[in-house]
Amino acid sequence: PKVNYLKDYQAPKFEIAKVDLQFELEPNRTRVKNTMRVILVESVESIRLDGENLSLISVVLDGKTITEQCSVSETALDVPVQGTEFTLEIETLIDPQGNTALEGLYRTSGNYCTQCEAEGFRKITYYPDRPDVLSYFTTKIIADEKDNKVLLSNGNLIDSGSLEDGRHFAVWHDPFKKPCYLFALVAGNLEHIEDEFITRDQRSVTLRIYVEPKNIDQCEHAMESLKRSMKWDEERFGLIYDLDIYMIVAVDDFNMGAMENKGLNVFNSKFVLAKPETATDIDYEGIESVIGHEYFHNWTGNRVTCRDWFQLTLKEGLTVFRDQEFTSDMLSPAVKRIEDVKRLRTNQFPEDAGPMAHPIQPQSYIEMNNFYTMTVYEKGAEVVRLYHTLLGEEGFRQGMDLYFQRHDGQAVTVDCFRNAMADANKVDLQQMKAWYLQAGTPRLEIVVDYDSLTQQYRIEIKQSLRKISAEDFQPLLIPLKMALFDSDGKPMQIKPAAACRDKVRINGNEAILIVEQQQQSFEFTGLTSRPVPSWLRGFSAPVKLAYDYSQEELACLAANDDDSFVRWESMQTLSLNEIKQNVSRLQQQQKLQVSEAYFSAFEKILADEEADPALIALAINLPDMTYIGEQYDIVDVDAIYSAHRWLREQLAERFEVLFVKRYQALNSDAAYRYAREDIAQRKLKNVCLAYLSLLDKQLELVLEQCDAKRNMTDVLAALDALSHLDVAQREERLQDFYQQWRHEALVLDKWFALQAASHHIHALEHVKELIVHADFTLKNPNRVRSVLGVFGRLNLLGFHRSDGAGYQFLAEQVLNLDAINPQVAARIVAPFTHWKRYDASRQVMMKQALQTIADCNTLSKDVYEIVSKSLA
Ligand code: BAL
Ligand code: ZN
Repeated sequence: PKVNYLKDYQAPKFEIAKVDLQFELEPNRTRVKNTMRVILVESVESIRLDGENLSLISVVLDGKTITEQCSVSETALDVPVQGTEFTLEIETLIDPQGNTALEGLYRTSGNYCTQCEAEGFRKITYYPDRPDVLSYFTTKIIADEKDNKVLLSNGNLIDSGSLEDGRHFAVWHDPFKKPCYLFALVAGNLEHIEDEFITRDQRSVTLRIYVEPKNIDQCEHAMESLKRSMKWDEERFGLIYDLDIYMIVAVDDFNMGAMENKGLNVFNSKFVLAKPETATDIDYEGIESVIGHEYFHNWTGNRVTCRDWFQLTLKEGLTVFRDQEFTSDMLSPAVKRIEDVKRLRTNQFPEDAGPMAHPIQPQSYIEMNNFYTMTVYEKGAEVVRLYHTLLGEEGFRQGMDLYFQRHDGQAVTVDCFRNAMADANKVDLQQMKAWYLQAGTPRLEIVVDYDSLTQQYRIEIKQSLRKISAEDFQPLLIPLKMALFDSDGKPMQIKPAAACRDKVRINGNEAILIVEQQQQSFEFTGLTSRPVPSWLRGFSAPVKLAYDYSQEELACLAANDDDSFVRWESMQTLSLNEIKQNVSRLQQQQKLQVSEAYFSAFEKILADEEADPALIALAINLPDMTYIGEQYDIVDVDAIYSAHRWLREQLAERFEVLFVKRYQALNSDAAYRYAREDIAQRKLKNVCLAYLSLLDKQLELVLEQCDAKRNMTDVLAALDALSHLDVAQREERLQDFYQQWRHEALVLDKWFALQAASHHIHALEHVKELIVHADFTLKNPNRVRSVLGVFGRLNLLGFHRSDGAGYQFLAEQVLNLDAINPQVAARIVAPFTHWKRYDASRQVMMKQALQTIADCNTLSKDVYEIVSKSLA
């Protein structure tokens, strides 16, 4: 397959001044008429339009049929042209019903919908399918009225009416120029709820959420989230919505989470539908955050878009940063930051260390869909956060204002964003470029020296990237937030020595060290005792920090630091150290141990009645097994699982009384509310329950919570605890749950996911049963992710079974899925990419599984790219 390179970018040779689309919808034979006003920028003899899976009917140039003069290939249509401006009419047929890849126009639950980003529009009609061609779209939809009461597209409805033969039509016009990846069409029998938002400049915007009629009672939280997003963007960034209507449509079959099409977002129903009986706290938060994310794209993505797909992080990194800030303001900043860091470390750090590692601005791709990654999104957001940390809230806002002032209506590059930030603040940010060009997680190594005589504290910092040699490495600009405490946990004042004063920014007891060289030193004076350093406060940069903390220092920070991230991090490191020591003991067949100091630090936090229960829950939860694996070059799956499990059991036994006490104090019969305090209480209660579930005598407590059916958060927490146990009640409760929820797709996904993640001794056998279950289908991405995605990512024991059966199973499923939906198949294959990180025997088996996939001669380019890069 062809590789696309950023260095080959060329500006478009022609523009599309306007485009009129007409769809005559039929499940297997939809007719698309596409009338474009084309303006040549360069004088050429023919123009090339992108197109895939299209049946060409005719091409008409300025009224003259030229179909025969055009040449058609599998991916393009070449049209001979004359003059500098002309009208081109192209008619094609497409098959939405047969479109199982869910890119372009397809059917879901009997309705029509589209997904065009990144390169799906070319599956609808011949067109220059690239984000730097912006045009005015008018869309006429014609369809049978009985089956398609609702006909939607981008912009404003300008005409509608009835036709003969039971058909009707609607015409939508979008007054904003846009690239075709933001085009959307939806048709079918949907119902909607409606609300209104009055903008800061007193305009009324109609808000509508469309769903299948059976789900109409599950839209309220999404609507409230939308209104909060609109208000927040006005207040925080001064950004106001620009059309008179904003529509969201929820569909069951969707490859992504949601899509920000102008004025007509299409959402995976997982990020719209919620009621307390069916949705968990995580679902509620996910909805608020994704609704926010897509809404925020209206400015960061739609009004200012990307020049080419190598710039994806321009809109995604920035929009993730914005949605993180939104959630943080709606709920708890401390909790949100820790959860985001956990996600980054568990999912992005491994990506950055594996064969698919790429900079946030990738330099090449085979299939663009493979680059909608944690790196482009989440690490991209961390890089945006660096500007925010360096420039402050006000400086960042000035940069954003200048960015919109300069680039509204344009398709631009990441350099434009950086230049706006720099120019608005009159600072040089050229060095930030290195973050966009180098893959891998930077390592920051810190060594300190304290001299009690001179009361000086010297800090040596080295930065490096594992895959880049010291000569080729371009040093990164890293704002390192830090503070110092005395051994009682009291803050110490930071006084930088003259030599480094201009690289230290003091704010109260906290400082930001401006780290910009490969090796750099800082010196503080006037410290009357050896300080305990609190590094990387708030996780001020996406780096791996290497500093040799003593257990006492960690315990001091875990108990006293006023930075919630470092408090949490210190407790995690204490847990991690206990687990790592036991992993070594297991490898040397020694007896496992826990230090009393660790028990005591754990107890202090668990017993804390003052702290936010959500932060306690995060702190007492052990680091997840993927993150523990990240600490090793070669991951010993069995030892990590055993050491992790054993420590949890020790904690459960030791603190049973305290866990029960906290559990009972938090267990409430009050009606469900999506509110910060309630979420925090449920979080801690359910972490306590998970520990207690490891004790046979507490089984009743788990069953009780499962049977009380207070809300889905609690039911699922209990069922999850139960799913790992080898007891008769496991099967009973799973069956009950299935019977109750078999007709609610999103709840059934949870039922599948729970079992696919289970550490039950027969995990793989259970998963094999799940994929032949009547409710399993490879055609629904959510269902596939619930079973195959969860199994590969989270089922350490099942997937990595020592006989290789887990690998064989998943490889077969990847091939089956690739024939149906390549984009999702490429996600499911991801766990194999880390094969070099496992023991010799597993390496051989994982590589073999990858080879089996690679040998398939009908492999999609999506899966081909991942597999071939992994085997290279
Ligand atoms: N643009 C694809 C979906 C999203 O990031 O919002
Ligand atoms: Zn996005």
